Amino acid sequence: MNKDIITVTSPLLPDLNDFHAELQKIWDSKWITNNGAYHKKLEGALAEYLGVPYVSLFTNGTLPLITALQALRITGEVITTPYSFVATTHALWWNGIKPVFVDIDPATGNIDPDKVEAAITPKTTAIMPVHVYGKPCDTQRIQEIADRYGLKVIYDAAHAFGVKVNGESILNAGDMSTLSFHATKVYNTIEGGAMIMHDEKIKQRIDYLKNFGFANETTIMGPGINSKMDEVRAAYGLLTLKQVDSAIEARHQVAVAYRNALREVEGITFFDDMPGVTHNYSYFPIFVDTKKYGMSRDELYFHMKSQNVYGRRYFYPLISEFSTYRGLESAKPENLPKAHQMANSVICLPMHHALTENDIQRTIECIIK
Ligand code: T4K
Repeated sequence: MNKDIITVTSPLLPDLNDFHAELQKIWDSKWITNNGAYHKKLEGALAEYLGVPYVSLFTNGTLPLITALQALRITGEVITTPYSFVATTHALWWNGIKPVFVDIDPATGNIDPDKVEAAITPKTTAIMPVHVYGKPCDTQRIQEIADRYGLKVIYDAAHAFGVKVNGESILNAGDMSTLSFHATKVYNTIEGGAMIMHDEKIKQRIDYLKNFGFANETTIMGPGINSKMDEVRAAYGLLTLKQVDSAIEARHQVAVAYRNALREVEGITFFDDMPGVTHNYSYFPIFVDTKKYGMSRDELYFHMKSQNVYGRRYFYPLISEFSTYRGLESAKPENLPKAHQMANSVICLPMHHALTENDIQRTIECIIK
């Protein structure tokens, strides 16, 4: 076999000449980090593009999660989902907070609001849901519960760049949302991330916290960290932002092709678009029913690999299965049956803007027997 590898994703890259021109300006200015002109410009451009009031840029998508918990002084227990990338729960652990896992809704892969209330204890201070694969959580139900119990809500929106519900950005839900701009995401700044907030004062607080807590040369307003995005990545991000709409449209077309080809395949299911939602097609998960399909998820996964089609089992194993978290009462598999079922059946197919017709066909052929 001599077929090119098809990777699960591929970064959206700016034109090298355009990037070089921006680098030249940065070099000339000799200002390469610490809230420079490109940093400010990208924060403004993203706020406008995303339809949110305030954006604070970060070096990755993990640090805004950690910083949001610090800024809101979250302690005790936080209710979250086991069906995510480990960074979600690690952010709690780094703050000395106990994660409390609740099961997911198989219709979306997101935390099941029906299960949240039973997990609340006197120590609960917040809920940290994830819009997994960019599919919006039931933000209304989650907010109702949070309001009833006086809890904060921080959304890990790492996958939800540009996602809207009835024209409104999903990033405006809850107290704060965080984004990842990692190379593997719909929109990237190589490494990068952001926090979205509704309030200018909070934005100010976050901007201090990501710069060691400095309010001015001699005043520290709290124990901050260093998680500022530099000028080179901000310049890169301004260029990729210009390409992101066409990249999302290309992803949309890949999703249409997969759905058309796989809809009638016995034992394979996938998500359809949700009504009223502007999707970003950040991932294309399929779910394998071993009995109906006649092959297990892992058999299909390794068969694809043998054909150089590299899907990924996002998110397997569940976060609750990792050694750090396995001992928690809420991590017991019997508490999380739906999350286990999804983690054990999922394969995310190659999904990015640069897939060719041939790549899509090769992927489909691996699945259609
Ligand atoms: N919350 C959620 C819900 C998240 O999903 C993530 C990150 C975070 C928080 C934290 O955000 P960051 O701190 O990462 O900004 C990847 C990413 O590293 C990670 O950002 C992402 N989620 C997670 C779901 O996936 P890996 O270990 O699967 O990446 P890797 O290196 O295996 O790359 C996957 C494929 O992408 C490669 O096989 C080929 C392609 N690729 C990758 C890179 C890095 C490229 O073509 N070029 C590249 O430069 O974690």
